[in-house]
Amino acid sequence: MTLLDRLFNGDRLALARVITWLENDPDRRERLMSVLFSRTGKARRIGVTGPPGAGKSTLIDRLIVRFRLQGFTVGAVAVDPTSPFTGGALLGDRLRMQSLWSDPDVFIRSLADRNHAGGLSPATADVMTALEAAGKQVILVETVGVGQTTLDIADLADTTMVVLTPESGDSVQAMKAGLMEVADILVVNKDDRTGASHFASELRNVLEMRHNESGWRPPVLRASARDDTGIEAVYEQLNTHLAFLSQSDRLYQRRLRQSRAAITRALSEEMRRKVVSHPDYDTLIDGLCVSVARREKTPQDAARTVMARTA
Ligand SMILES: Nc1nc2c(ncn2[C@@H]2O[C@H](COP(=O)(O)OP(=O)(O)O)[C@@H](O)[C@H]2O)c(=O)[nH]1
Ligand SMILES: [Mg+2]
Repeated sequence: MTLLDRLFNGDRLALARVITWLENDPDRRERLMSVLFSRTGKARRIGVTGPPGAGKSTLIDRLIVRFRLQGFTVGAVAVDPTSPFTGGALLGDRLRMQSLWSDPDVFIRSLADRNHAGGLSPATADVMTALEAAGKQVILVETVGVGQTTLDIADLADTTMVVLTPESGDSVQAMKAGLMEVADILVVNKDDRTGASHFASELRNVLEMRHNESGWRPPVLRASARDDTGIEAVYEQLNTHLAFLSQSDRLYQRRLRQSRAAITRALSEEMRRKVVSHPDYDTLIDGLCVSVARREKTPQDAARTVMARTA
């Protein structure tokens, strides 16, 4: 059996190997994607973003347990190896039937964040594709929300959940980071700490003032991922949002938007590759470096010259 056949049959080692190749091996990636991609498009994709330490990974662990109880297979990927999934190995875990790590229907992976500052590594979308091709029905993706990078998560997910904590500063701060823009669901985690109730109503006030044309009002939920409280409501809202999207053609519209973003990403990669692999590229660049160093050309002019000559 080939590696891909093994992956399609749910072999974890095969999936792990393929993910590593997608991350590190551009040639293999190309060939793998052409086989994997056509097998996807049905899974539910849920993005989880928010500041570092907000409890995203812990919350995802908790949600995976819910999805498993409903019989869904789950893949999760986090672009942040510094905050690993624990597999829910926390104290007093009544709900847990088995460790997530030994569950054959759960696959969890942290991706290296190659100077993409907590955002999405370029391989993230491909890894999600591999997870789905390996049979996962629900795909959760975690990113650290900082600045613009958070906007990308909405291009990968059908539902975007923003996780904040009472101490993550005021709601204005969250707005500045663009987090409110992308949130379909807001979770105030660490409800066990003081200020959660106040912070949640502050967030609700901010949301009230926003014009929203989609017809969806992002709910603000309080939860404690550590203590496993408030998670049912989060789970329910995820389902409510999916039902909302599935009415009329909203889900389809989101998928179109995801596809557009995917094409745009591929396009810039493709253009770069085409230029860089041109036989005259090195000579051309060497000459242009001199002009730029002498300030005879701007780097932008030089780039345009390269594009014109390698076209
Ligand atoms: N007090 C409290 N701590 C929590 C809660 N949820 C997560 N934590 C802790 O916060 C820290 C960061 O959690 P993690 O899930 O790694 O955050 P992430 O960086 O957003 O993925 C860990 O030490 C967690 O145990 C919570 O609800 N209450
Ligand atoms: Mg994390």
